[in-house]
Amino acid sequence: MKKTALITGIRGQDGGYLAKMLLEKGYEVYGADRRSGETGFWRLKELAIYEDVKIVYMDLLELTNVMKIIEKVKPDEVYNLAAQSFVQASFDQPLLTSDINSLGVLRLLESLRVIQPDAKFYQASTSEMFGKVEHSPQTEATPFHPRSPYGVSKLFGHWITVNYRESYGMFCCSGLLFNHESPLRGLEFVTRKISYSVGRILYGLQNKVVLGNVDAKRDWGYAPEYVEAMHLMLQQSNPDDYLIATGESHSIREFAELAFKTAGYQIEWKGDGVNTTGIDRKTGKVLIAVNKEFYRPAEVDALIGRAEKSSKTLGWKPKITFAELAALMVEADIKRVETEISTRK
Ligand code: NAP
Ligand code: F7E
Repeated sequence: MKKTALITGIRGQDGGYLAKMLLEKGYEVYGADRRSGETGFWRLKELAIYEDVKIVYMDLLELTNVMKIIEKVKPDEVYNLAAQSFVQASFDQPLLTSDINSLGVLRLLESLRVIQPDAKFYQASTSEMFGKVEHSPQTEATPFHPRSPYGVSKLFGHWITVNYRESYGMFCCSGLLFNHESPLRGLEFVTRKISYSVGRILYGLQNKVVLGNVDAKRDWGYAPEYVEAMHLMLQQSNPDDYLIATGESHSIREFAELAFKTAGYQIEWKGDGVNTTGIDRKTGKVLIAVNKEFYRPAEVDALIGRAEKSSKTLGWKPKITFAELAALMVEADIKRVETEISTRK
């Protein structure tokens, strides 16, 4: 029989890729949208699945709304991807972030416990929970030390997921996913901010990209591979928590160098901290500048994950390399910029 999946955060990067993958596997896919007024669904359209996903309106802030949707959809699998997911914004909106990312998870779990306790549940947890890391590489056993309201709010989401598994025997999994990127990444995140800027700089639509702390390091993977891991977690005999990462860590500087290289620029770095600039070796023009505005009150300096348990138990392994990721994002954004220019004429 056809399985039914409910994906919250359907408008987001992961929501789109996960929906596509589940549709290909023959699932009936319901996508929960919080009805923000934005009607585009651009990611579902780019993935050519907009007609196939059944959109339901559900805001994680509204308990009765969540209950009604669970009652209506009666999902076999629930993927909770909805979140205020931008770390920087969580410093400006800590209460809203916590309401969505912490209590929102609990609203969903309570609704499932009462209405559909046999549904399998995936919680989108994050490497941001490791924050000021206690050891490297991080594993499922590494202690948490979040550095932002976002990280703290996700920690509640993680533990309440574990708690519902332990208290009620529900099939609840928490995925400790490290940064994953793609051409469908939101423009506020640093990789996509860079890749889109490279496309615009190439066509003379902007002079430079202004960044924050370019010395931070992340373990960056490719989003379509990460949604496969979410699905695998819910197909195991027993629920558990899994870390998903590439095992490599790179700085924002490195990502920027590779991104600009894809468009034919060679970056030469000058200065450090807020005085850092990235200069085009050929023309001497400043293509990258730094502004304190994009620094965070508390930074996560460096993350690197070890996904050994996921490799052994789920058979999951990353495939796309860091250099391939930067190149494919820039290539997609160059095409987008070309389309924007041609449709403007
Ligand atoms: P994303 O692109 O920011 O998508 C999140 C979605 O959540 C958005 O579509 C947003 O809706 C929706 N949302 C926000 N508040 C909501 C609410 N109150 N009720 C219902 N929906 C709401 O995030 P993503 O990159 O796809 O990530 C998916 C999940 O994984 C998130 O929970 C994120 O925190 C987590 N995560 C991401 C990464 C990563 O590297 N991408 C790594 C670890 C964990 P609107 O479109 O209306 O704003
Ligand atoms: O920042 C530095 C910034 O916003 C990465 C979310 O999906 O992954 C994401 O969180 C790093 C940080 O991602 C700029 O200070 C420098 O050190 O792209 P980001 P994030 O904070 O790692 C985790 C796993 C999640 O769970 C989150 O939901 O880049 N940085 N300059 C910058 N960051 C941004 N956004 N913009 C800059 O100009």
